[in-house]
Amino acid sequence: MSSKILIIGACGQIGTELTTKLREIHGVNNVIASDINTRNLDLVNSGPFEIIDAKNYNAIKDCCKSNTIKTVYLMAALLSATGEKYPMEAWDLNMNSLFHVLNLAKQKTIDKVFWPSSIAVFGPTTPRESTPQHTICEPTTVYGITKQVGERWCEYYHEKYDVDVRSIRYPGIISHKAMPGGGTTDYAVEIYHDAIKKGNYECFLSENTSLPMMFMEDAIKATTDLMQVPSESLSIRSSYNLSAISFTPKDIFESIKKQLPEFSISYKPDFRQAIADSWPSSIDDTMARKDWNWKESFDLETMTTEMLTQLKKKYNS
Ligand code: AKB
Repeated sequence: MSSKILIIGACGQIGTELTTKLREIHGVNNVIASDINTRNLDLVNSGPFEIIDAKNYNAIKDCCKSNTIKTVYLMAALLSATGEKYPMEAWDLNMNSLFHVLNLAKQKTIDKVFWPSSIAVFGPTTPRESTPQHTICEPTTVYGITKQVGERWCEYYHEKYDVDVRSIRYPGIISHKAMPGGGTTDYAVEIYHDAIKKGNYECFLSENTSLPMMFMEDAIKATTDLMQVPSESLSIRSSYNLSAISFTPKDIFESIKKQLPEFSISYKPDFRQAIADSWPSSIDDTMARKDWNWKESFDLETMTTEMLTQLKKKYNS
């Protein structure tokens, strides 16, 4: 029997496209998608799917054992904005799901783990420009705290128990398939939808808030590349800094306006402004470039073209 892959949280923004890519690489039947519900029917109907609550250790273990799963991608999490509304739920989901998967790897039920971290591990005391891999991490959001602590545990399980866990500090991810949910960087997806649907957008961050961002195709490539690199090449077992583009709401607005001249924007910062202000504006990802040849393909303009092309098709069909 061949070894298989399990994606936990497969119906989310990244999980949806990661599932498609992993099925292209490894074959549809070798990749089991799972989520707490069947909210994304296209994904549910696209191959093997199981309902799994990421907080339920036995459900994950039983699925891994009965399907000879050897690699788990743990994509379920409560993000930064939702985490501030439900701090204990964020801690519970983000930490317990990680322990479940790390412990299955420690017991050698599975061989390899991918776990996403985030730029949210950084905080107001971190250098904001070109944030280094190793630097001050004093996050001020619950989500950031879970990711920072999670990174420490990943490194610990690797050092003490030889667990092959790999991780990326994702920036904000922009995509046109599944919507993001509950993040501070979500504006950079919403803006494209509203540009096509309404011709205007009310942004919840102020116009000059610069944040690190990345187009989904690049994020998926980074993830699948990292998971294919020989273990010896990896020098970071907490989580890799990863960077592609940094822009402000004003930059993305201007990029869209070049293609949709009537598009307008207004700014109404809310509680997410303070979260954004605590994060870096750009990231130094030298280690990822050196260890596994990371290189992005999309800049702001090519991303805007792709987003608008795909969303026009979606809303016109
Ligand atoms: C969020 O905004 O919470 C996420 C993230 C940067 O991890 N997109």
